[in-house]
Amino acid sequence: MASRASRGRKQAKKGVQLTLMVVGASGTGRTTFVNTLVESVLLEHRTANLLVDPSNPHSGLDANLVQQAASQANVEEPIRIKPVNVELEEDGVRIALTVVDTPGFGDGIDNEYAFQEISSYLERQYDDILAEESRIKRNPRFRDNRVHALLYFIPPTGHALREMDIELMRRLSPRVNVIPVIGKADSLTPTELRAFKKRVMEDIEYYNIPVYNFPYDAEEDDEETIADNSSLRALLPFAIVGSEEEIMVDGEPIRGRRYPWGIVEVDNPDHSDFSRLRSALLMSHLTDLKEITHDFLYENYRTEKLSRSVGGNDPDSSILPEDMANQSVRLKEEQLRREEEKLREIELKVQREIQMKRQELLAKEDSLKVLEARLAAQGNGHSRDGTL
Ligand SMILES: Nc1nc2c(ncn2[C@@H]2O[C@H](COP(=O)(O)OP(=O)(O)OP(=O)(O)O)[C@@H](O)[C@H]2O)c(=O)[nH]1
Ligand SMILES: [Mg+2]
Repeated sequence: MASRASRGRKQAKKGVQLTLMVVGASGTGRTTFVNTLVESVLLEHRTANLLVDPSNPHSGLDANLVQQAASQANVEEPIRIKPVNVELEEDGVRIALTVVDTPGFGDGIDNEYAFQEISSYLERQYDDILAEESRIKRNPRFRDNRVHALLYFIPPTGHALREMDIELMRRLSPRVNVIPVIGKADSLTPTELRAFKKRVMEDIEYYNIPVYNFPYDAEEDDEETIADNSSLRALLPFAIVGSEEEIMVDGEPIRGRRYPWGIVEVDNPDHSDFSRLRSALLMSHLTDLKEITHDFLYENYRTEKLSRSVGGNDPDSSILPEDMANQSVRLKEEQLRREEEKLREIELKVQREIQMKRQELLAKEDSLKVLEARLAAQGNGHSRDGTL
C-alpha cells in the first residue's frame, strides 16, 4: 500500500480535478466562454465545419457549405454531451479541468428532451460513484466525473428571466451547483446590464431557486472570507464577455471585442466579470464547489436513491430500511409466540396422559380392592362351612 507521503506526492503531481458544465440557449456564447477560460480552442464552434478554413475561427463561412447545412436543417441532430479534458496551471497548482458542453436549446419545442438529457447526465455520474463505493474491491482506474458547477447562460435580453431559464435552473439546482451568468453581456449598455442583473436576482429569489451564492457563515467564517464571498455574491449573475481574438492595444495583445466605439476587454473587471468568475472557479472556490457537490448534493441524491431502491418495484420490499428492521423484530416475536404455544400444547397433552394413567391406576386399584374383598369373603365363607 502506498504511504501517505507518496500518495500526497502523487496528488500534487496529478493536481486537483474540477468539472464544469456549460448550459444555455443556442448562441449565448458557451463555446467562446470555454475557449476564453482555458486560453485555447478546446471546443469547436458548431459552425466550424462551415468555415472556409476550419482551423481558423475568424475565416469566413463557405457559402456552399452553408447552403448544404440549410437544406439539412430539418434533420434533428441527436444531443451529444461529451466531456473534454484540459490541463491548466493556476498559481503553481495543476488543475485537471473537464468541461462538459451541452447542446444549445432551441425556442422551446424540445427543451424537455434537453433538460432530461442534462439531468440524467448529472445523475449518471452520481450512480457511477454509488456503484464504485459499494464495490468490495475498488477499481484503481475509476474516474469521478461528477459535475462541480453548472454555468447557466442567460441570454442578454435585458428583460426578466424566461420560463425555460427558471424551469431549468430550478430543476437542476438540487443536483449541481448552478451559477447563473449573462452571456454576451457587452450586448447591453452598463445601465441596462445593472438593471438586468437586479431583475434576474429578483426572479431567482422569487422562485426560490437555490443557485450557488458563495455561501458563508457570518458567525463562523473569518472577515476576509465573508468580504470575498459577499462581493462575489453581489456580482451574480456574472456578466460574461468572451473572445478568442487578441487585439493589439499599445503594442500589447489584449483579449477583447472590437467595436466602432472602442474595445471591450475580457480581463478588465470594469468591462466584464469574466476574470472574477475565472478566479473563483479555478482558485478561491474550487474546493468549496467540490465539497458542496460531495457532502451535500451527492449525499442527498444517495439518500433519495437508496430509499427509492429499497422501495423499488417489488411490492414485497416496498418498505423503508427502518421498517425492514421493525419487520424483522416483528417476525422474531411471532416465531417465539408460536413456539410457546406449541410447548403449552405438549404440556397439556402430557398432563392429560398423566391424568388418564392416574385414572387407569385408580380403576385398577378399585378392581383389585373388589377382588381382595371378594377373596376375603370367600375365605371367610370357606372356613365357616368348611367347603369351597
Ligand atoms: N458580443 C459578443 N458576442 C459573443 C460573445 N461570445 C461569443 N460571441 C459570439 O456569439 C456567437 C455564438 O457564440 P458561441 O460561443 O458559438 O455560442 P454557443 O453558445 O456555443 O452556441 P451554440 O454552440 O451554437 O449553441 C459567435 O458569433 C460568437 O463570436 C461575447 O461575449 N460577446
Ligand atoms: Mg457552442
